[in-house]
Amino acid sequence: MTQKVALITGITGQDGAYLCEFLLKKGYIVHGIKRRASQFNTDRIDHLYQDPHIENRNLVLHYGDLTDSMNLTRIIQEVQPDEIYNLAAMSHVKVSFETPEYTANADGVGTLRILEAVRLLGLTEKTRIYQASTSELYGLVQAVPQTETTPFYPRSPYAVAKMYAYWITVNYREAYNMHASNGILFNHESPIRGETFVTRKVTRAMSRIALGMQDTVYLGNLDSKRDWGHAKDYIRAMYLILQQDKADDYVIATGITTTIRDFVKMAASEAGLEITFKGEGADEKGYLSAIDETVFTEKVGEQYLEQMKARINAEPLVAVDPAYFRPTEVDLLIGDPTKSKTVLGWEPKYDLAGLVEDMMQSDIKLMKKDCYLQEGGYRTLNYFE
Ligand code: NDP
Ligand code: GDR
Repeated sequence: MTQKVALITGITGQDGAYLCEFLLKKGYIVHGIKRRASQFNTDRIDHLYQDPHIENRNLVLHYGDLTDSMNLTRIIQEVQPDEIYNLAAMSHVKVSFETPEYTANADGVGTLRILEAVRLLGLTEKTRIYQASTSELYGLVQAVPQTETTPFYPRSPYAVAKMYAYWITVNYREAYNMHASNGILFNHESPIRGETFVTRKVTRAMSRIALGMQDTVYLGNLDSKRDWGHAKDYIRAMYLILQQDKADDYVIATGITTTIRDFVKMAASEAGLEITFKGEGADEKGYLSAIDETVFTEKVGEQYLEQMKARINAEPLVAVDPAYFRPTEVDLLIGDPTKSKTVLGWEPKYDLAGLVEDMMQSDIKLMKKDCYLQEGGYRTLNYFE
């Protein structure tokens, strides 16, 4: 049987890395597009790297960018993919307010460039396309839980760009009979989530605080609610979407929503720390109110316990910095995954508790390494962003 060929844009990102590993295990030949950067930027896929000098590689990386039509067209022509997963994007909602034009170009028009390249190269019959759409499309709450038919009301330049990408995907499907589908994925996280998204920022900070490497973590809006799943589960859904005979759009979510505040409490409790919030708005602060010494000793280490005890009801571990507020916020996301469960047979394996445990375990281990390097005088690090 001939091996299937997949092209992943955004292969160096969280989802790209997990999907790459998943497709390689399924026997695919995987091509990925990475951006040229002044430093190595392939950390997340380095364990899968194959020396370009060996024959019959099944992972090949190409330099490219979603803002460069000629580059994308050439790569697609060379690769002749059976499946394209368009995961590349300027994916940070807050940053999109600072770089709105670039975000529109990469996240919106970038999708058009891929669809049009496939069409112009005469690959519409052969190539199936997955577009990384997002729950941010729902934005200002119209109805919950959000389904495939809930109206969109985007609330950021990122979401508006992704709205264009969503509809141009639908349009190319209808106009040219292309197998092009949207996965409307709700937030999904993991130990390799980007460090400036709220979940990872919190799990890193809680780990560093427990180890005495950081005093306080500054966050923005603690009231917003997100439907968080595990990226490992969500990339499986992407694959399933492209295995369907007919292209279509699917919500991928858990159906459970949680505030940022509660996520902080859950992450802290993984390290045996109980956090109590006091105050409101910009004055709200999270204090250490108790320590489960058995959990702390097992997960973090007995040698760090005394310094942690000194923080009970003292200076806050969590504070609000309005610099992290967004000009327009998405208050509530809760998705209804009924269609993906019934049509795709998709089932997540992780719940939120399992996700938090996975992220905290990984970050405590990582931060301990940094702690030893720092204590040994080999490295100083600043993680305050
Ligand atoms: P990441 O931010 O981790 O990864 C984004 C990837 O896109 C990186 O590989 C990045 O490269 C690449 N990239 C950014 N700009 C360009 C560009 N102009 N040209 C080529 N590549 C580019 O995102 P995730 O893995 O979390 O998300 C994957 C996709 O799914 C994104 O499109 C995101 O918007 C969307 N999404 C994510 C959700 C989530 O909760 N994670 C939910 C719903 C949708 P580099 O490594 O060089 O920065
Ligand atoms: P989101 O994820 O905007 O939902 O987009 P993010 O983790 O950035 O924010 C979630 C919520 O947390 C609030 N928040 C903070 N956010 C960040 N980043 N940093 C903070 O300090 C902080 N404090 C509070 C935010 O205001 C927000 O309400 C993610 C991205 O992966 C998108 O690409 C994707 O499309 C959507 O998820 C679904």
